[in-house]
Amino acid sequence: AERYNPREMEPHWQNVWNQNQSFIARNDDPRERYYVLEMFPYPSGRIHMGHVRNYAMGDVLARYHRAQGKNVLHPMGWDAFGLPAENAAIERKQNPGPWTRQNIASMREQLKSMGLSIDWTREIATCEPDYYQHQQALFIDFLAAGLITRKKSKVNWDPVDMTVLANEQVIDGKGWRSGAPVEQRELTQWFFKISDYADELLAGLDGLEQWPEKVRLMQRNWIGKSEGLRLLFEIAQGSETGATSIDVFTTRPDTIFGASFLALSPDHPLTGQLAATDPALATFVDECHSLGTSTEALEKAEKRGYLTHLTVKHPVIEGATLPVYVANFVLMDYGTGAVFGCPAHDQRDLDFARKYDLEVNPVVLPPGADAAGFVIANEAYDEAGTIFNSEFLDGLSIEDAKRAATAFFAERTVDGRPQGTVEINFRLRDWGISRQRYWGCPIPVIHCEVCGTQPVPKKDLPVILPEDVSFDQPGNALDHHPTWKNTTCHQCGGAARRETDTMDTFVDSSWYFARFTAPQATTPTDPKAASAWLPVDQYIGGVEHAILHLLYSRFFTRAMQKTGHVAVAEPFKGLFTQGMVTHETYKSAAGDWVLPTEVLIEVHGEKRTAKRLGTDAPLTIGSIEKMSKSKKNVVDPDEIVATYGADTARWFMLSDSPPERDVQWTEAGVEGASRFQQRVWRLVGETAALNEQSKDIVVKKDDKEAVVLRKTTHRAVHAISDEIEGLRFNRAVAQVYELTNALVRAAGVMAAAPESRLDALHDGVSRLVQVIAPMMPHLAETCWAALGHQGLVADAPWPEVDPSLLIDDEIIIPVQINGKRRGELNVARGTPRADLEQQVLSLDVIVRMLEGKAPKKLVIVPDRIVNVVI
Ligand code: ANZ
Repeated sequence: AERYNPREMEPHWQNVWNQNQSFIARNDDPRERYYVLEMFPYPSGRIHMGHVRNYAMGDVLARYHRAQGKNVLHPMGWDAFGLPAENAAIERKQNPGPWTRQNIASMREQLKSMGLSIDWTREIATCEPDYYQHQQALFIDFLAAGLITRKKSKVNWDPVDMTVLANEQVIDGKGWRSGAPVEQRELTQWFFKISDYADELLAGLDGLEQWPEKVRLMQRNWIGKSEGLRLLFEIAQGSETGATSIDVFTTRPDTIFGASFLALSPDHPLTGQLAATDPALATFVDECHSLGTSTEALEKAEKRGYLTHLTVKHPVIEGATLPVYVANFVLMDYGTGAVFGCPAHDQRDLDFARKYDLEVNPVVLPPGADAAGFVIANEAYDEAGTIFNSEFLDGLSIEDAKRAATAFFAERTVDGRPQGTVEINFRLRDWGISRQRYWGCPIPVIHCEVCGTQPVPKKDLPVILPEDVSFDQPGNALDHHPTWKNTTCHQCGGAARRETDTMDTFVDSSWYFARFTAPQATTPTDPKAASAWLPVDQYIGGVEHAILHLLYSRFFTRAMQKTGHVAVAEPFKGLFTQGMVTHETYKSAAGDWVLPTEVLIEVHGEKRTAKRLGTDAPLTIGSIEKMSKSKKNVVDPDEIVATYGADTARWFMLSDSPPERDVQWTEAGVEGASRFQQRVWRLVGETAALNEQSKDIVVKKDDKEAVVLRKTTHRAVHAISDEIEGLRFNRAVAQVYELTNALVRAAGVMAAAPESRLDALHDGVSRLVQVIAPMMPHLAETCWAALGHQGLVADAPWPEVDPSLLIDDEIIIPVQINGKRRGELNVARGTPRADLEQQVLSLDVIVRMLEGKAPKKLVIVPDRIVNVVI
């Protein structure tokens, strides 16, 4: 038989699907909807194996649910704005537009060669005006709805990339791309008021049952709701500043007796006031600023402080005072920008206390510890215990002591205010979206000297990003554009300046899933289409987006709901985070990484060695790592598709590991997948040949072999459906292997009794082809046609499962008449009561004894016994 040739068949079927418009979703299709979406790619130029894995998974679901008779939406687009394109543009002194569009064109071809069931009529690219004009309209609506503000804010400034960086773009105090130490600057920025939604975003997580728990937890921590106390400390020394008290935020009022210092943020107003007359303090503050604003940077940095001349009264220890420091670990934009330090029970405070020789007073005693012998060495104790050394709090648990201290401070006053008030703080900050970058969505705003800052009227949208810019100077090219920047005010007709900041690219990806539901709509969404399709039933992507992208999208959806663009609050009903694709690494003697395609592996029993192809120079086999250009351990999907075909790549990606785990790409694994493809093809060939030979036979009832085969088939289909629905693709694959083995065995014994077996084989092989269609769609189409089926397997309904064939064993149920055994029923285990009743009443003995009358009573215990009372 001829070998299956993917190189010939794959483009053929892609063409057929395309001509048939097989994967175009219609908004007016009344069938049940299913929206499956993989995180859209950044058009870097080439797809990588991570994409292949991601899209293969999504495609299985799309094809499966389509076969289930649903109206499936499976779209694709491009997250096309952003720094890499701009950096490439600066290097080439050429606009990022053409570069990006070329990348999109080649990646689109690559994706098409994978045979994904994508509705390409809905394709969007965020860098095109027909997308971003709607984003500008959303901005204007959000602004009108009070969801956006403009405020001065400290930003991380990358002096090399000349841009503001988000906190997560600052790594160890350095810019994520430039590696330059980050500086702080104050700029007026646009902010989305995501913190207004902190409580809602937190509560909403409870309803997201089809999200991984770890992602929900990460979001919870990011939102960081914390309930505590605003506590006032009366100033003892330093009242010449005019301040009489300092507000701190604490979540541990139970530890108040252990307080040994107060610390102010370098940005606290009081710090500024003190620094004005204290040059040493001013220098210290400057040093703190060079750290960057990220929490991560602050946490890693060595704790440092500056002792001011201020002291405060200890709030519970009569006559005692506490020194006031300015400390680099206190953030101004959290709580009140001031803390009290309790070194015994907080590690930061302890590090600080050791450094500045401050008191360490334990006040929480671990369970079972001895109060007299309990000392804190270099580790703070932050777990459960009983309060001690704390007068009226002694003996209480932490929680009870928090309540008691809270009640105590609520009763007292400082400066005429209650000394303690309950306060809730969130870690979540407003989302600063201004970027001093060219390659992004222009913020649709003008600044007029007379009328102030004004949104561009919607009728004047889009504010087009000009393409005639120059990259001769560093910084934002829009700032140097001669005419774009200058405009006239639509209100007064006077001179005005366009906002030259563009939006954070996270904005672009915060609503594309909604745009896909009506990508040609003249408004951001067609609310009818959006409410019909949203939320996305299954979203699939990398866990690296677990926090920001998903949180921003959740906020955006709420904002779009408020402004009438969508009807739901949550964008993604189901979320799946896939693992990464890994590969062995190879190193030359000189220490350079070597591409897998340049490596020859030799196997000597247990041992494997590597040498360089061509030169035979020995190489070292290194660890298995995530595929990355830097370690050169990448495999190019194009080469795999050219050598083995897309189906093989897809199959391998799905088969080898649970989808949430990493999968290791190996040559042997790919070859195995390729062999399996040929095996299926041979089985189909044999089945078709047997059919052909037995054209004229008279089909008889199934014999025992055939019954077993049908059961095996139906059970496998049942299990595979279940595994696909649960996104356990590797287990679905394992079931496919088993079914194939059974069918190959059956084909071997067919000739003995074709009249009573061939139908079961043909049916089994046909079903096999159907269940592999979501994973190896091209092979499946080829097989489907070879088996003589009309139409496309892509259009065929998913094979139905006969429940009676799922039942394992048959049992014998005794049938009694008036308590005496008179016969038996031979039935499948689990046969329901109604079926048993029917079968009993048609038993010959019963029919005879009843003489046409109804029984007085019928006692049926399924799987056990039947008693007929006459
Ligand atoms: C005294 C104390 C004693 C604290 C103790 C902790 C342990 P979460 O849960 O994250 O909200 N804190 C308050 N504001 C801060 C700021 N602007 N910058 C840095 N740290 C700040 O953390 C609340 C705790 O973090 C607060 O409780 C405060 O230290 C500190 F044994 O107060 B605690």
